[in-house]
Amino acid sequence: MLDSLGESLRNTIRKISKAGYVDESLIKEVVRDIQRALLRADVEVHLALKLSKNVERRALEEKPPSGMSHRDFLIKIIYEELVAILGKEKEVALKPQKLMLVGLYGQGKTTTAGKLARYFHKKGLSVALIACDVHRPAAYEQLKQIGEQLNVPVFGIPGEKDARKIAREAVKKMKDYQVQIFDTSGRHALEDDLIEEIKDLKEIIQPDEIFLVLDATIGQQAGKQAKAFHDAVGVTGVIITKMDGSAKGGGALSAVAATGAPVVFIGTGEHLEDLEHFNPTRFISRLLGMGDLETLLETAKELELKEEEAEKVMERMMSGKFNLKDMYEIWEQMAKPGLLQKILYSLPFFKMGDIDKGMVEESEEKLRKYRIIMDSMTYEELENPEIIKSSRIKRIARGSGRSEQEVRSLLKEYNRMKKTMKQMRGNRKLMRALRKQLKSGDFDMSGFT
Ligand SMILES: Nc1nc2c(ncn2[C@@H]2O[C@H](COP(=O)(O)OP(=O)(O)OP(=O)(O)O)[C@@H](O)[C@H]2O)c(=O)[nH]1
Ligand SMILES: [Mg+2]
Repeated sequence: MLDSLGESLRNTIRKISKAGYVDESLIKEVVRDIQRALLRADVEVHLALKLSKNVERRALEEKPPSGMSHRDFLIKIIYEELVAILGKEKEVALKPQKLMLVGLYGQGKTTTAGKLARYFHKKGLSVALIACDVHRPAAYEQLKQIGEQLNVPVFGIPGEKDARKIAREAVKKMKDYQVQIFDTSGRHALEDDLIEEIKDLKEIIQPDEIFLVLDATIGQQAGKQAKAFHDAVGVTGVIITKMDGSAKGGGALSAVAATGAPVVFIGTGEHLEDLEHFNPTRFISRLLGMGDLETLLETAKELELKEEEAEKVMERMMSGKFNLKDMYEIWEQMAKPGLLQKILYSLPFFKMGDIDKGMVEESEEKLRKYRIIMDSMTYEELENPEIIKSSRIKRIARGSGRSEQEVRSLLKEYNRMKKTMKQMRGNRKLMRALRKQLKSGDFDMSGFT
């Protein structure tokens, strides 16, 4: 599926990973590569241009979170912009509901009705298929066969020429099934009588979802069709079929997303199990062939979070309020490479031996222990450790299953750290420099050590 697009994009990513450094010429080259790959996958010209402009602008203007390389940051931007042109994810709820499938001739409605039936049936819901297609000869038989394969009942009135009548009957007869899936007739084009038929069926069925079924091989045309159907009857989602082996899938997906209609599922083969829930993020990750990417993105998110956290923690340290929870947070940060670790290690007081690298190295075990002890403290004690006297130490030790000595050493550590904070606050020059550097994001406290 979209093999050649995936391959080009993967090559681009590889190019970035191998580059010595990210500069304007690399960015421009990469952007050109992506543009070419998208156009070859039939993505509409304007969309492809917009995406490459966004990548270029962001890569030149935005700064990576500290701790992240420019290379990884560029990859992250590309990934995000690719996900963005695929639109928002829409979850199909696993609840009792009526689904109605619409679309032109041969787009894959009947097959998809079967695939959806299988999907809900597998999830443990009772499902019924309803054959409202009165145009295609043997449409009922086709659906009946699918139903038999799945062990799912199919309702239809063979020979009936009025789809409305079938729908009316089905609504009554199949109401006890949790999920009712209505297959409808296609046409060569969105003709007036099709619109009328769908509108009437919608009125009778009162569906929770109207899914438009589109064949990926029509490429960008999918966008126009999605819009036309949406304007005519209002669709709640689009299912793009035949994504397997279609080089134009990129065009279909992006064009539909551009209309604002979410792509809900994609069909990836003729068999009933060939249906995938469409999740833009997962789709792009897979296209780029990246388990790595997830790690990269997680790291990025963590780093961004850490920057925020670092600021919060530092603010707190500087404010003069400092309790056990803050200490735990600082310990936690010191064990993870990142901005705050840099800050903490740059502080003169920490270098004086209160906390040294060795302690941090054994900190995971220590943190785990502290966490257990702290879980046995009351909120009041965490906020205000000074109130913890001998009797409470005993109780905390018992509550946490640790020794009293361990509780005492936690408190000792706390007092030491608190003293350090106090000394720091007394050093105005240091505090000013800290504040300034916190804001700028670049840390260099070497002048103070
Ligand atoms: N490769 C592939 N073929 C598919 C997929 N979905 C449907 N098809 C095939 O497309 C053809 C048409 O599918 P149908 O489900 O009959 O389409 P329809 O929209 O119900 O057609 P009408 O009832 O004539 O309007 C069949 O040969 C299906 O096997 C898919 O995801 N991948
Ligand atoms: Mg059909």
